[in-house]
Amino acid sequence: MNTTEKVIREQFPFWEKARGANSATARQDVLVYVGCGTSYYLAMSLAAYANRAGRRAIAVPGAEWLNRPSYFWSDWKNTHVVAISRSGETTETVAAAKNSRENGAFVTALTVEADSTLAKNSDSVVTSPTHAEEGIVMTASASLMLLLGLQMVGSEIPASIVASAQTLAEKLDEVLDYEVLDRGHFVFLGGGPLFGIASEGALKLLEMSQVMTQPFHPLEYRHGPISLVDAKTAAVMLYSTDQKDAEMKLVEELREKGAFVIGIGGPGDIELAVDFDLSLAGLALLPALQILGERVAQSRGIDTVQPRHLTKVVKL
Ligand code: F1P
Repeated sequence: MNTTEKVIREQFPFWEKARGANSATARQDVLVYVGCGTSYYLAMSLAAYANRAGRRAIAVPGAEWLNRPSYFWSDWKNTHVVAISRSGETTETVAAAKNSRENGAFVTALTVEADSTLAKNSDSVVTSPTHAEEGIVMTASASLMLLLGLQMVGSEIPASIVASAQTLAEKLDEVLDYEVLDRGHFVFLGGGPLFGIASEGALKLLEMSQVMTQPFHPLEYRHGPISLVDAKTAAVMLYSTDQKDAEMKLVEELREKGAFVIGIGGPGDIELAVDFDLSLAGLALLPALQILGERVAQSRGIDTVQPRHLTKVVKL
C-alpha cells in the first residue's frame, strides 16, 4: 500500500479528534469561503451547507476574490471570509485573506497548518492535526477541513458518520473491478452541497490517474455534455434525497448510452446504500471518492505519490 492509500485509510482517527473541537462559530455576516483547487471545492460545498443552515454564503476561487471581488460581493465590513488552505501558503489564498483584512473583513483561516502564513494573517484560526505523511495529493486534510467547516456553521458530526464514511470507502473498494477501472472518461454528478463534492471527486481522480473527468449538477448533464457518453464512460452519481427520482431517470439514460454507473445512495451498475444523514453526506462520501481515484491510478500503473506536474503548494 503506498502512502497516499495509507493516509486515506488512516484518516478516521483524526476526524474523531476534530469532532466537537476548535470550531469557532461563523459570524452572522455574509460568509465568503475562499480557496484554490480542492480547497475551493470544499468552499463550494461549505457555502451550500451554510446557506441551508440559514446563513448567507458564497464560494469564490482565491484568485477571483483577490483580483475581482466586486463581481461577487463588496460590503467588506459585513463579511466573514473563511480562507481554506491545507498548506496555508498558497499565494492567491494568502493574498486574498490579507486583502480582505485590509479592507475590513473578518478573516478565519481554515487550515491544518496552524503556524502557516495564512494563519498568521487571519483574525482567527480553525485547525486540527492530520496525518503527517500526507503527500502532494490532498485527501485526509480535505475531509478534515470540511468537517471543521461544517462545525463552524453549527453541524454536529455524529460518531456514526465516521464509521459510515469508512464503511462506504471499504465497500466501494471491494466492488471496483476492471469493468469500471478501465473506462477512459469519468463523470461525477452531484447537486446542492454535493456539487462541490462531485467536483472534488473529479479533481482527485484526474490528479491521481490522469484520466479525463468532469463534474456536473445532475440535470445539467442532459443539456449538452451527455453527447460525450459512450461505452468508455463511467459516471458516479451522488444521489440526493430531494431530487432522487430525476437522478434515477438520468442514470437509466446514461446506462442505455453505454455508461457504467456507480450509484452512491441509489441505483447503478454498482449500488452502494448509505446509512447516514444525507445532510452531512458530503463528508461521508469523500474517502470513497479518494479510494476510487487511487484505484483507477493503480490500475494504470500510476504512482499517486508523485503525480505528474503537481506540487504540494502552488506559489506565484
Ligand atoms: C490548494 C491546491 C490543491 C491541489 C494542488 C495545489 O492547496 O490547489 O488543492 O491539489 O496540490 O494546491 P492548499 O491551498 O489547500 O494548500
